[in-house]
Formats: sequence, C-alpha cells, structure tokens
Amino acid sequence: MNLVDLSKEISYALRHAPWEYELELDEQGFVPIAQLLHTLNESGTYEREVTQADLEQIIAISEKKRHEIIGDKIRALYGHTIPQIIKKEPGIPPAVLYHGTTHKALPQILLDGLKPMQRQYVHLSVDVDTATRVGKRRDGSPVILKIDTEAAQKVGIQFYIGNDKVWLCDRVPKECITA
Ligand code: HQG
Repeated sequence: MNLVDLSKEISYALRHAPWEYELELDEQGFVPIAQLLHTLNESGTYEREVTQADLEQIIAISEKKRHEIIGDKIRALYGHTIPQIIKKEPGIPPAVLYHGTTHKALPQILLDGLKPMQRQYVHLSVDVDTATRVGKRRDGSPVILKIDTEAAQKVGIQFYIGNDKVWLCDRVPKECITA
C-alpha cells in the first residue's frame, strides 16, 4: 500500500471534495472513519483493504501533522477549500510567525497583506525552516515574510491552531508584515 498516495487522497477528500466521497464534514471538519474507509474501499484504487491502522500509520510517519484521529472520527487539520467554513480553535500564537511565498506574489502581498486565496485561512509557520519548505513548493528560493502577531491581534486579527507548526488566521494586514 502506497501510504503517500493514500495520504494525498485523504487530504483531497477532507480538505477539498468531501462530496465526491459521500462525506459530510461536521463543523470542526471531522468525518466518521468508517464512512471514509467504506468509500475508499469501494473505489477499488488500493490493492488491499484500507484499514484504520493505515490511517494511523499515515499520521505517525508523516513529516507534517496533516490529519487527526479522535475517537471514531478523522479530520484534516488545515488546508480546507470547501465552501463550508471549518471552525478552528482560537489561540494565542507566538509573537512572530513566518510565511514562505514566491517572489512573484510579493508585490501584491505588500499592497494587500496576506489573504487566504483559495483556502479558508491564511497559513503561517512557526519557524523559518517550515516557512521555507512551504515556499519551496512554488519558488526555488522563496521569500520568507515575518509576521508580527501582536500587532495583528491589536487590530483585531484572530489566530487559530492548525498543528504544532502551522497557525491559521483570516488575513494579515500589510502593516504586520516584514519582507
Ligand atoms: C499567496 C501546504 C498574492 C501565498 C503548505 C501563497 C501549507 C498572495 C498562495 C499549506 C496573497 C496561496 C498552505 C496576496 C497570499 N496576493 N498572493 N494578497 N496572499 N498569497 O497553497 O500558505 O503540504 O493556498 O503567499 O505546506 O502556500 O498541503 O497557501 O503562496 O502548510 O499539507 O497565495 O498547504 O500544506 O497558496 O500553503 P496556498 P500556502 P500540505
């Protein structure tokens, strides 16, 4: 079983297209594991039956904590693009967060601030390393922006917990960004 392919398909189902899998996300983004397994196994994509142990294994071996199992449910922790807004848990972030982006996007970001674009939230990283990895998806030598989260909170921006490396928010005003 290729667990990377399986992880990608689960992210697709839980972040972008639950309806293709006959899944309905609850307001925190959870679905019953049994329903997800049922659809995955009906599709015939995988050479053997996908089990809960496979899902647990994906979470255990991934370099990023993308998914979370609680009880008999599973969810994606961030990255959603579906119209139904997933309610994230508010939290107080570290004073400085980082965002890795492209040279191409930089001028627009400095004009408009950071926006969620296709996703539900802006994604911020706890350290430069993580932000660099995020940015490298689109730019060989990405721009790393520094975000002053205290200044953002002072102008009313709420931050939400993604995972141990990722924080979410609705937007970042340009005044809180250093390039
Ligand atoms: C940019 C992956 C122009 C923004 C990653 C980014 C992350 C603007 C792109 C997670 C802009 C959106 C999310 C503005 C923001 N004008 N461009 N005003 N504001 N942008 O993929 O943060 O591996 O939606 O800089 O590692 O890159 O899938 O967001 O370049 O954690 O688990 O618009 O997805 O995680 O791109 O990545 P994305 P992101 P996984």
